[in-house]
Amino acid sequence: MAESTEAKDLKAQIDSQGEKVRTLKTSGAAKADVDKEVQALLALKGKYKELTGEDLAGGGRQNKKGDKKAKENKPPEKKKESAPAKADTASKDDPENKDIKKITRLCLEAKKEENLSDWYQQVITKSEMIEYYDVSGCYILRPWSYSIWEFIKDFFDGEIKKLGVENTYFPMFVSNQALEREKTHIEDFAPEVAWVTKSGKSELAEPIAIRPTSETVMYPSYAKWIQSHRDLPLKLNQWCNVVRWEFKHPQPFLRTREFLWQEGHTAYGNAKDAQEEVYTILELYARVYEELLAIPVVRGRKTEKEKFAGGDFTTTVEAYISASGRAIQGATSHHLGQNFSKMFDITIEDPETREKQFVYQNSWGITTRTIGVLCMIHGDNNGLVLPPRVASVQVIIVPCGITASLSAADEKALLKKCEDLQASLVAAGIRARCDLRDNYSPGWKFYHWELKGVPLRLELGPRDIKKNQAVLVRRDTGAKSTVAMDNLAGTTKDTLNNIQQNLFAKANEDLSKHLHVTHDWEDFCNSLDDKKIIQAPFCGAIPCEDKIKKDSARDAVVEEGAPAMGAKGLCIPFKQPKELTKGTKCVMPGCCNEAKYYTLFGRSY
Ligand code: 87F
Repeated sequence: MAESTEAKDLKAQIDSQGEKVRTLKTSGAAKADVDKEVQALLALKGKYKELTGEDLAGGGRQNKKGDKKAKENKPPEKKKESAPAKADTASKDDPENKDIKKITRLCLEAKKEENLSDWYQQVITKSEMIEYYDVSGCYILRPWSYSIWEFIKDFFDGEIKKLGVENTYFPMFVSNQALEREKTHIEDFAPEVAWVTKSGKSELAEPIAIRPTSETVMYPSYAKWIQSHRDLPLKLNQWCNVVRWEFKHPQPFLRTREFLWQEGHTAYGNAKDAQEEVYTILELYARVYEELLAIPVVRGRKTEKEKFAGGDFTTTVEAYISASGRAIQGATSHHLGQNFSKMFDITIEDPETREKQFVYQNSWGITTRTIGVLCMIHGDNNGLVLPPRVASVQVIIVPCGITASLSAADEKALLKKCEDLQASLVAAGIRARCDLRDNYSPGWKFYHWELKGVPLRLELGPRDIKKNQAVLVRRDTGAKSTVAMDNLAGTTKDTLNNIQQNLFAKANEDLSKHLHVTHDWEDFCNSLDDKKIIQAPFCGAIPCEDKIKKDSARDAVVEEGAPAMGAKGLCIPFKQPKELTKGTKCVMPGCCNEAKYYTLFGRSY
């Protein structure tokens, strides 16, 4: 259909507005100014859609390759991978191979060690984990990534139910009045709270907030439900989404404006029982990372500066991403003491003294950030690498050697054998799938499933059938082995276990290599630039932690676009690297305080 003049006009306006936004962004203009222009751009796009019924991606123009800013909210150039011609094998190195072009497009164009942010973007889109969306900071979780979340969910949900936690669901909207009750703690977070102010074209009488976390939503009910010690402990959890309107550069999974999580909120009659739970839950989070995601974590307590201000203390599991040299908070478990019960008047009558007593509370959460950490840590230059425990497909079976010379009967037998194999693996509790598509070559399938991180590939050809064998190829090491058909399920299971262990061992070695202990400030700063995280004696004072962050920042640019930020206090590890000798000074030069403990510092997400 011919484009109307009006549509063309609009397109041109969108182009120029898009350009304006990009220029403002790259020039580092004030956030408010950029936002204003972004709103204008969105309005123009809305008009365009109204007029033509079509979405116009980007700023009206094609997204140029390497245009960093435009891709913040936009996927990289869309390339449709067409099915290549049928071929038995496809070698990347064979210039005669007709599949080459398509295969090159299928694989990653950025290297993890050269351009981490482009690499990450390509891995998560090409593996079909993420689809981009036209609201900044929001992303579509496709089945390939959502299934990882489901594995985490199933594990954690099962474990907390064993502890007597019950699931619940509270509304996502928060009245202003409820939110205000937590004013002192919410103050720091206020700019991130998103509000609904309109329905249709009319203003709401009262703006309504969208939950950034649910303390203020849940605790008024807790005050009603908890009357006596018989109502305790109350242990509730909800699996839900939350919204935090972040202004820092968004990154799928790692920093998003909406994310999925579970939030547990419990109440006890005494501090001891409550605190014990904090550590029990933290250990479950550590197990999610270590046992499911094959990612080692450092367990510890947050410093005064970094703890949740509303609580008495915060515990955390911290992971390390060697590709960026940055640590990342994996999940947190807080002891809230009586702070919230006092704010929300959650009380019981002391069974002995008959006096009113405020309950002791905890809250704890883990989010879909887990998936981003997983990609960053295990992914390689061929794509995603999934630990078997969270892989929705653990073994992909690919029939090979279907050439023109193969008889129709043999081809049929081969495909049947693949299906039988799948059935026997599935019966043994292995998540196996066949890729029997006849419009894709084996080579194409190899790359495809490699990119998607499937832990094991099982290749089967007519000759293998004759020899009663199959070929297994590991995603983690690339190792290829010919295995006997007899007890294939057993061999496969062992190999999957081995992959799970190997991924953990590799990540653990990486962490150990980058965990440094020092008492010396210069060494501290140099190690930071060597992508290390550092355990150093620290006095624990907030001003001192501020100074550490400020003074360890570098002017130089280590990562494209990102100035070298200073070190944050990540946690006070429960497992201290060594005993602090009496009189050890805080690592910060000029700080006269005695160190209280070794604290883990590092750049972080
Ligand atoms: C952002 C906006 C408004 C974090 C926020 O960690 C409020 C908040 O209260 C906020 N970001 N927090 C702290 C959340 C504490 C706690 N809530 C339950 C958790 C785990 C789950």
